[in-house]
Amino acid sequence: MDWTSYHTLDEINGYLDYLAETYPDLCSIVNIGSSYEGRTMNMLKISTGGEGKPGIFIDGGIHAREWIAPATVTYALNQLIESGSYQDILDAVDFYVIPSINPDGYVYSWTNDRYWRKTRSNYGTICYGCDPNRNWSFHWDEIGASDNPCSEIYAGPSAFSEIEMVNVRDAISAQTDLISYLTFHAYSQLWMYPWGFTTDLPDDWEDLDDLAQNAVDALTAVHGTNYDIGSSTNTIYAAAGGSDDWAKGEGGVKYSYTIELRDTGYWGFDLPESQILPTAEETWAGIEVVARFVKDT
Ligand code: ING
Ligand code: ZN
Repeated sequence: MDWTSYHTLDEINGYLDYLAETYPDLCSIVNIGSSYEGRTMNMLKISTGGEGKPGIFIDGGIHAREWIAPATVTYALNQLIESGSYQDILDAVDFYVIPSINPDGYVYSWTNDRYWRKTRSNYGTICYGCDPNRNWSFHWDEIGASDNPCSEIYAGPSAFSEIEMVNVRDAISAQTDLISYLTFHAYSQLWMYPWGFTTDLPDDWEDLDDLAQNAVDALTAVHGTNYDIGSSTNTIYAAAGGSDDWAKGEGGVKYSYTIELRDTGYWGFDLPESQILPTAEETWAGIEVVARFVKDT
């Protein structure tokens, strides 16, 4: 694995296999199910063992074309597992990581359409795919989503129609003591917290805002990249059915964040490969802040 080029789904999954084989006392592969087109979805569990530790769940690639997201998540794995610098965090926190939670869409964005966003399911219309970040059940389809299967923000025929999101939901639900859920998107440079379905804020929004501020301060310190912070609705737009809303509203994970990585639109989804490493480095600084906070809870 390297962070000087973008990698195929097979290469990403190969890196998970390599980590599990190379660090068997720390890492294990958990098969969370299969995609619509039959691809195996693997999660890397990182744990030094013991019961009742706080956990952090991390995913990327819910939207296929946002290639910097899986790249940033694999870099986080590299830092956590291979740098040898974070034993204190590993001793105290369990991690559950899936770099690419929309594998069919990701492959399609490599082979057919670089700007594909959705899944690749079909419900008997001429259009393919649902927006997986409109498909979660918490206030599903209430706002900022479409009932048109041809729309880029199609919510799906029902909540959790998409098997990939069912698999991720069940993987989240299977963990006790999750303190944080981080889901990586691109682009806009935003560190966002719920809600996406309403302009109202969660009762504990100040806790989420404080941690986001600390994470972004660390992120910005690395390469000077500016991020905005706030609730999804108040920062980007209202959109119900997102994974972060579900993780907090149904899953009970307090520190649930959607992070929109680089850039602010100059390159957009076509972020140059020369920016993979700096993006991943600065984002890791933000993730580390969350991990240290969780360690100390
Ligand atoms: N943006 C997110 C989207 O799903 C978002 C923004 C996330 C809105 C969560 C509301 C809740 O549309 C991208 N780039 O996908
Ligand atoms: Zn996205």
